[in-house]
Amino acid sequence: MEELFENSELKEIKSKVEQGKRLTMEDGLKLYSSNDLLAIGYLADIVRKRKHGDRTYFIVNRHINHTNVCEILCKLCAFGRKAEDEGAYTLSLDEVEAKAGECHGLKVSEIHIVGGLNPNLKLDYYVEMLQRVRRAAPGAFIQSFTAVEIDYLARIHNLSLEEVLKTLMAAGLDSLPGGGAEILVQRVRDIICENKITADRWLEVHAAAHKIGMRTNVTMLYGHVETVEERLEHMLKLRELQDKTGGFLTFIPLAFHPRNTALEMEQLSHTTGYDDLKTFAISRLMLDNIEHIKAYWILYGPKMAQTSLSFGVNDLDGTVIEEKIAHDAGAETAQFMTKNKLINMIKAAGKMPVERDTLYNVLGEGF
Ligand code: V47
Repeated sequence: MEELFENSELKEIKSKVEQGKRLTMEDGLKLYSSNDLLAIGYLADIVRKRKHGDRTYFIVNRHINHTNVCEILCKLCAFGRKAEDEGAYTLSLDEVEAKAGECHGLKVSEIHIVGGLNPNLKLDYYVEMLQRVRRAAPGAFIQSFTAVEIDYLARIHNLSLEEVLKTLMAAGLDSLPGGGAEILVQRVRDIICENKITADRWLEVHAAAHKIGMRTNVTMLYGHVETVEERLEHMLKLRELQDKTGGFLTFIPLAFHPRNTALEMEQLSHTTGYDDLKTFAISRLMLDNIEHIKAYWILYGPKMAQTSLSFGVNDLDGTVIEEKIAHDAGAETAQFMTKNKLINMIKAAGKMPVERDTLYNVLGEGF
């Protein structure tokens, strides 16, 4: 491998990575401007191996989207609808409960529920939803509602973030998913999601969750109008908050899908394979204090998600079962992957599959 770095502009970064030194914005820019994909992957793999050896996690989970009615209709999103639009829907609590219980014969360990900002749904709907999901899927973690939804509930009820989070927690909420982060830079948000909460508010919601002992995830939606510098700024903001709270469990890059979004009109194309693999690897290298980097195969296809396991990724998400947000935006993947297929993909990448729950407790290994 040494020859990979001879005369390479990445030599200095290699020595920092080997010594476990923190990378800077300049290092990140150097990594992004290099097309030496294998060298970048090699560096990310050093960190992945140091943290996880060959253990690669997967989860048996189920996504539920309770409503696509949304007050803010972000340009990046093809899922949200006005209440009167064709295709607008809101699930009754009976329907949410039935979905939580209908798990295709799998022992689901996580239910992931997110939806639009629907003005007809108040805190009591969410509280009862959590109680019913708990009943329908006992033993499963409930990882639900993005920071954007938590902020919305606080605003419409004139409550503090802590009050909303504690109320939901008492009803069964275990953790927050990483959605709604997009790029935590206001210039970008003003273009792709001008009515969504600000970058600072998104971070404030997660800090509030961490403060009351909840673990959370974070995503990064990339491949639209942002620069690579802004992606790195996003990562550095997360790294800074993580230094303070330690509450983030997992970072999940999300490749932007333009179809049926308002940004499609602006001729944005899909991300490339090079960009996807670089982004997995660079996030592994920059986010030295976030334990897990996850590939959400729904957005990448199973083959690219599997390949990411050699580019810093240590977690493959998941069985999913039902997915709407990416598919409304043109994702051509399936919505469901069997547990066996996840296991086989991980094994075929030379890694050891470990079934986990939301908090990365081990539920099974040695498959
Ligand atoms: O918040 C919206 C993104 C997110 C598009 O925390 C789009 O474990 C691509 O957050 N193209 C929802 N992406 C999904 C999400 C997630 C997924 C898997 C695991 C976890 C976790 C979280 O999807 C949204 C938004 O950032 N999104 N529109 C689009 N057109």
